[in-house]
Amino acid sequence: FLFKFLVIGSAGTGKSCLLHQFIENKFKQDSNHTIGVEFGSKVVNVGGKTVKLQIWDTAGQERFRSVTRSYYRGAAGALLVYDITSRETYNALAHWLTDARTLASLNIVVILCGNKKDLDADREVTFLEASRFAQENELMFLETSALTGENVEEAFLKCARTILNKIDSGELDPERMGSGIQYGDASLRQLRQPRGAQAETRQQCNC
Ligand SMILES: Nc1nc2c(ncn2[C@@H]2O[C@H](COP(=O)(O)OP(=O)(O)O)[C@@H](O)[C@H]2O)c(=O)[nH]1
Ligand SMILES: [Mg+2]
Repeated sequence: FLFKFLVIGSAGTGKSCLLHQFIENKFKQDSNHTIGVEFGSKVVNVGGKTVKLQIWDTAGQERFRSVTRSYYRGAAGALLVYDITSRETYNALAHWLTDARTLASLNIVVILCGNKKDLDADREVTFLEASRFAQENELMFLETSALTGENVEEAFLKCARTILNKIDSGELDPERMGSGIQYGDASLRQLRQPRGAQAETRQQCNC
């Protein structure tokens, strides 16, 4: 499978750093916003299945409150990020969630990430109130640190695992247009493609 994932939330919450930590296993030191990664992908193993996560970062668009529709289109999952040391970023969550559900899909699987867990001394948002928000809005929830790496991989994997469970239970249909889910090249090759079409298949999935 290939899943399209988004990373959304207010500017400065650590979205680009979370993506970088997940892909590169290290903290992105230079915080130059203009050269942020826009896109990353990683192949993971979830419950014995190989899944390629194709993750989109806002690349700073959120600073202008103009994250485009094409950014959201066809996403299967999202990390909704706030900064535990900034109540302002927590207050903006409802806005981001509405955008995700209206512009991506009502079925989008969202995990709430309270990032900068390492800055506990400066905390403005408690774990308890965020978990209540998550429960009320049917979100999964973790506190993360892109700095130490704590719970970063877990956040992406938890989201991927939930999507796979929903596919297995029939709640999500990968065949539906705009589901944000594609079959990976291995299964396509075995089930559908004659030999000659392999290269093309690989190219499609190599994004
Ligand atoms: N202490 C700490 N700082 C972080 C963490 N994640 C990001 N930052 C810092 O927060 C700032 C914004 O991060 P960035 O990833 O650019 O945020 P974005 O605008 O949401 O993409 C940068 O100065 C990062 O170094 C974290 O987990 N802990
Ligand atoms: Mg960024």
